[in-house]
Amino acid sequence: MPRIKSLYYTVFLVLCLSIQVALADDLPIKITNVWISEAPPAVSPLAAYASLQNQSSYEMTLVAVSSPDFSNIEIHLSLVADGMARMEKQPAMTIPAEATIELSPGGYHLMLFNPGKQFVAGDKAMLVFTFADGSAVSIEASVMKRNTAHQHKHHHPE
Ligand SMILES: [Cu+2]
Repeated sequence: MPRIKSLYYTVFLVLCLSIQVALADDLPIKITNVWISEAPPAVSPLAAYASLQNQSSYEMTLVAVSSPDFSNIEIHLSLVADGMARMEKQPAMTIPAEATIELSPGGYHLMLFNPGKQFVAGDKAMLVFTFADGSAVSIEASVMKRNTAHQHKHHHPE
């Protein structure tokens, strides 16, 4: 009996491993350069950036980003209207077929609310990206310094 139990256990482990690999392989979006901008303790939310490359022949829509390290995460777009730079919350972000969208300072970015701790350069946080087709992928983000601090004021010159 112990032999059968350990066989079941081995099969279970192999299944778990193959499911994880399948998820990473099946996702037609490659998410790279995921980083969170280090900010002084008083500054919240934090801003995060990434590169999303859609390798499929159909559009993919990012509908949610979540993390155990933050209460909630919003997709924002920085824009300039009437000479003023501001940010607008986006309900989703669509990546056209075979296109890459860079989340970067001054454009699309993620706002990470209520960090569970003080994040400093070198720290890591897990971000889960969920798409309209139900697929999801978790990616490790690195906290990094940047030259010009992202103050997240709604009226500031970029
Ligand atoms: Cu923002």
